[in-house]
Amino acid sequence: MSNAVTITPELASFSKEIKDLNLTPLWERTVSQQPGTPCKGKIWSWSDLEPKLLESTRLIGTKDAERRVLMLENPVLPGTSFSTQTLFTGLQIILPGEVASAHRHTPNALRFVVKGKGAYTSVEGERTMMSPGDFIVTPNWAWHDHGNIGNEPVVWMDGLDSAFTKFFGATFREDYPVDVQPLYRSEGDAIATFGSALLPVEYKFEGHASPLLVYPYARTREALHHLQKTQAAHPSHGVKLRYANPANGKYPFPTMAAFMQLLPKGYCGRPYRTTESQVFNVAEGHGSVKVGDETFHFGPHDIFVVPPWNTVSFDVGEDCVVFSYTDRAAQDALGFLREEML
Ligand code: 1HN
Repeated sequence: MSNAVTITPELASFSKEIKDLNLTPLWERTVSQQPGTPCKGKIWSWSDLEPKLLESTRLIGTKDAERRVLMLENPVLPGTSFSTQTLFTGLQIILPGEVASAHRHTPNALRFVVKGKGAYTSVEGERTMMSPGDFIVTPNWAWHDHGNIGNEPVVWMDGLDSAFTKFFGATFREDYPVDVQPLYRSEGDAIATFGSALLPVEYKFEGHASPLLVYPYARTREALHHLQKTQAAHPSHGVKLRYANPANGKYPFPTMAAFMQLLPKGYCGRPYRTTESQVFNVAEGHGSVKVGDETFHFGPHDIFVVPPWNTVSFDVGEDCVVFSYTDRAAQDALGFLREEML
């Protein structure tokens, strides 16, 4: 409300009277009617993250922790587990021989593989080996467990839409009766079925999330470098690809979008802002990003968050490849999404 109301003694006593009835006059409200949230832009550097992840492996096992995850909480949201008001961000580490037991829950989850080889995730009866740079989909209510059958620690970023299920009061979870779910699809089934711009003729998309369980980094990287040769870079985003659900061309989740962008050496991007909450994970290269009034210098595996309506611009001295996920799918579906180039 833009016009300030003069609170007469009658209005003041009226407001006081109705308080006991759990009523508040709209003309006295103080809730912001502007875009943005109290969340802060923030970077977590890999040089801080990696030692703490390794230290956690000496203190707790996956049996006790269930998932050995460090949650990246926004400085204004301590205790909530959220990196912005709409997104969860965690870093998970799993050691050789460990298993993260099978369960399912209503939040959708995505994984972005950060470091190490030899870990797998199994989703609804199909096992997928994880390699750095891979983007992996765990649809809501799908059984999933992870394991490391290699010989080095493996780290990935977990992105969840658990803030949505919390908001709606629709969070459910269940443990699978045994730690490791039985496999009933062959490894590579999803990518062989859905990964070539072909769909089985009788296929009807009835789920909510992408049936393509993994988007391997090798393919994504090749697509980015091809596009760099054939198209002009976007003024704010460089060369940017959106991960698509092959069944409908839309987002991989009903809530979350995911992207990979290439910022070519010497790229100086124009500032933009969006109502999306954005979480970035640096796959390759060093550069800087200005979020609001703050400049963050980033390198490989650093994670930074950009809250809604914060101005963002990139400036890089070498080729950078950056993964991100946002709440764009939800905002797009609901008609709330707005963005602006500045
Ligand atoms: C979860 O199930 C995983 O399956 C990771 O790896 C992080 C954070 C909150 C709730 C469930 C996983 C999670 C999670």
